[in-house]
Amino acid sequence: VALPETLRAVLRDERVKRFGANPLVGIVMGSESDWPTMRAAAAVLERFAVAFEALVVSAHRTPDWMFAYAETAAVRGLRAIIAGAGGAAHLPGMVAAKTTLPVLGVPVQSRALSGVDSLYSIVQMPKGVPVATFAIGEAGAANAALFAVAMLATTDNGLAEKLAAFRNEQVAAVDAMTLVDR
Ligand code: RP5
Repeated sequence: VALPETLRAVLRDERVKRFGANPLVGIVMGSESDWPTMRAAAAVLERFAVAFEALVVSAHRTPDWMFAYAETAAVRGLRAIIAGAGGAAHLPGMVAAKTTLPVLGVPVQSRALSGVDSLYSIVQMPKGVPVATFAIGEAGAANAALFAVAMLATTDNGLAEKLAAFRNEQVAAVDAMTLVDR
């Protein structure tokens, strides 16, 4: 009912850092300590020139902000949300509970349990509210962004060409690998 008001509040909220005009992807994370991992997602989106926004929002510590962000994400024009968290990593699942946008979950490596806790927390969603779950750590963050690019590329030929070129670069890099005698 109060959506227009919430929408206005989110649009002018300075916690949301915008990288490019009209962001298509949101990168959210439970703490600033997740940023070294989630930066890998941002780097991929920058490489493909996909506008995105990034912010800290904690499922447990700022639940009202999480709801406001998630419930206005689609109407603000986002097409996917990449959500990273560590430990009791409820952020991706709770964001998915409040939006029908695709949510891509990144388990951040935790100190106590090396991210296995984060992985299990994100991957075991109940039937009906999906979260696409990626690998623990930087590889997962980068792949979540590549997956978002792949989704956007289904309706953007220019982006599809860039993605094909990226794959070709990887082919060339592997082909150039040599095994030096020791
Ligand atoms: C989670 O707890 C965050 O996603 C982070 O991975 C972890 C530790 O947070 P800090 O104690 O560094 O703020 O909520």
